[in-house]
Amino acid sequence: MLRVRHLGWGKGPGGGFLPFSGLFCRLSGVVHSPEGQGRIAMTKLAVVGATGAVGREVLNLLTIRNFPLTELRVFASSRSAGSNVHFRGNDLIVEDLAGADFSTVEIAIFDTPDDVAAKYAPIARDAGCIVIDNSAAFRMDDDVPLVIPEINGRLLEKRSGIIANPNCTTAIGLMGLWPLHKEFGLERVFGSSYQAVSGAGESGIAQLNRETREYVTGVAEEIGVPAFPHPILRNVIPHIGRFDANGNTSEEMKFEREGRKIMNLPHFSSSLTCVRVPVMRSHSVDMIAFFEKRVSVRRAHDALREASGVTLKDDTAKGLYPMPLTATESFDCEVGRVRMVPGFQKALHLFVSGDQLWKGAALNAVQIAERLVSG
Ligand code: 2RA
Repeated sequence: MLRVRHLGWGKGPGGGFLPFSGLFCRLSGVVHSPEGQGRIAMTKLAVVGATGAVGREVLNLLTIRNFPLTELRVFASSRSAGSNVHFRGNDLIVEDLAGADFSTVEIAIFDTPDDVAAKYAPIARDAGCIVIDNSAAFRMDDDVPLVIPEINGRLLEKRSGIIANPNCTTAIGLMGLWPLHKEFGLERVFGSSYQAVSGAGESGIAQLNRETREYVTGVAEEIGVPAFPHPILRNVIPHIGRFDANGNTSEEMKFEREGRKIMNLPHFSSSLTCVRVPVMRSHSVDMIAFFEKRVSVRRAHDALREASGVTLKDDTAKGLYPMPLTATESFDCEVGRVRMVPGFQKALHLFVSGDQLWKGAALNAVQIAERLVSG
């Protein structure tokens, strides 16, 4: 049974239209998993932060990937409670997170600021719900698995508690590095990120849109609190997160710390400059990666071609390389510009683009949920 809080007609998980009568509609008992790994059970799921940029993409992906649901509840702050979100052709009423009862929910996907997750994710966990948390609140906790299914999905065999989703830049960078690590043994990475404004959420999107309108019309608009410390149109800003005493930002340090934990490589080190660019969606990471073994571009290409969640786009003669526009709304991260680093036998230069709202957040969370429910 899918409990819905509205009337009307909606698309079922198989794509066919289902009549909703009152509060309930019937769905079939099991469906095939999107990745073809057997049958998966129906689930009572909640999306917390459903009105935000990532929450909306979670709802979108649950539909696109045909996630099997018996019940979906959507939560947000009191400001959004009572509004509607669209799901499978229907409008769901957003519930207030404050006072939420998670006892009937099996899996909750949290897409909230860190402080909100820190308060409510343990409440959901203690009510018996598995929490997939997209914030940074629990990522480095020893008892919380930090998971990219293609890399350390085996950790999902323990199906309880809180499971953390990595930071978007970490997820996209590691999707390119992991297949190369398995081939050559990764040691360290130097590079730069090119991060889209939507990584900062709705306010980042609004700032780029407003600055674009102002540029075209010549008319200044009233602004609230800007998302970025400087104009982003016709600019790049080498500042994402908070600076530490060493001059690195929190965003830059997440790559190293989360990378060590996800790849189980305690000695992995990285030095990135994370840069905001006037791109609407999808982050890119340019990296020089150093390995234990000698490398070759041919073997790197073979490893990347075979990797799950990766599309190799590396044919410079045809103008084929990763770009945010082509990576947007793709399940795979694009990897290309793979080349030797002059003077180094054990290093590769590569460029990765991935949809940070998808693989960097919502898709990774939905993939985790799929693994949890697949039999
Ligand atoms: C950003 N990494 O792009 C952040 C979002 N998690 O600002």
